[in-house]
Amino acid sequence: MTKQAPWTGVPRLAVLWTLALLSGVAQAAYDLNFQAPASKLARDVYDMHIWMMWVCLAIFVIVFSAMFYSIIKHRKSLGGTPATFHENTQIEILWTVIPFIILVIMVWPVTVTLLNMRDSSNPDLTIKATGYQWKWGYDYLKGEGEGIKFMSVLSTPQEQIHNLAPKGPNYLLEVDNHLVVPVNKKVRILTTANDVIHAWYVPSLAVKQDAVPGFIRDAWFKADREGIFRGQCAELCGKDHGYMPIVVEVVSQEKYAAWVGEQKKKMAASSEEPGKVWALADLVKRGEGVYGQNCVACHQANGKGIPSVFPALDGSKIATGNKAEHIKMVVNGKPGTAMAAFGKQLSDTDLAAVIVYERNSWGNKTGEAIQPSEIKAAR
Ligand SMILES: [Cu+2]
Repeated sequence: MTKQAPWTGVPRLAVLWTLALLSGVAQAAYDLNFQAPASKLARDVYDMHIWMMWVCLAIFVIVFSAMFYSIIKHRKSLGGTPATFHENTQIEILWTVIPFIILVIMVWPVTVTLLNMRDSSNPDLTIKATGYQWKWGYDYLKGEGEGIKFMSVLSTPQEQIHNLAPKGPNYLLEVDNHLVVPVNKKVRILTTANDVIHAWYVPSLAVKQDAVPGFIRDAWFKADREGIFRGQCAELCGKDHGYMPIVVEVVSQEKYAAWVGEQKKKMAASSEEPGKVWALADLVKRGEGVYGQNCVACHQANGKGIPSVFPALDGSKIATGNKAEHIKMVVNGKPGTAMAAFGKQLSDTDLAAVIVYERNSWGNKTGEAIQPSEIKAAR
């Protein structure tokens, strides 16, 4: 048996480390620096960040140069002898005044930018962003598109999350409905929340604002180029905190007008629904989609829930028993638990569909349809 020298492993380890480090180079643009700014304010923040890095670097170089120069030049072996003086008014004034001046120089642009960030006056468009566990709701309150409202839910497939499929390029940073806004328009975002504290954070637009239940906070941005900008909830808000991304789609004025027209048409179409009587199969089909967006994270696709954390719906008393109890649970939620009140988030039709889906899936076979009008009556 040949005995391996203890150091033969070292070069291999070095190669592995180098490879590991190099593999990050391609992504370095994302990993090490801020995202590319998409508004003047974001550019101000970005430039300030870079500028301050240079200031820090300059201070670092000056301080360490002086230190190493002194250590080397005045070392004992060259015959250096320590000075014995105490207190030097001149130096004490200097090392107080110089950092003070540096700080003032740094604080000035920061203050200007911060004041600018807070100035959300005269917006072209006002949108309310409401944080829910775990999705965002948007209401276009004022400006072109007034009256549009929708939920924006994570669209990354469950298979990717559970490592059953390869992860897509925008893994956990993609949603079904983008927040669409026009380019070069001042957009004011009002943030609030329905359950716990969330935060609306889009780095490229330099917006990071807490969304606090019972309070309205605001922020603004004016994107100066078209594109899709992605962000995330930035406040630890529970189990699926990492699963409620924000996607802002900045489009031209013409495209925005077309989008507004489309949304208005969609809303008009869905508002005709309440009188409609739905067949069981149609409800189940629609309900499957609603379930996939709102319920699947906790109760799971197979309806089995997560034992001792989230109850199973397959064979549960609620989902197979009295339908009035089931409707009440979904509409009002269960206080003190993670079960949200979906009455505030979903339409009568979507509520009816998802409840019917739950009552007629997996092993549940109640075979009864529930109409949107019954949800309306139960609210
Ligand atoms: Cu959140």
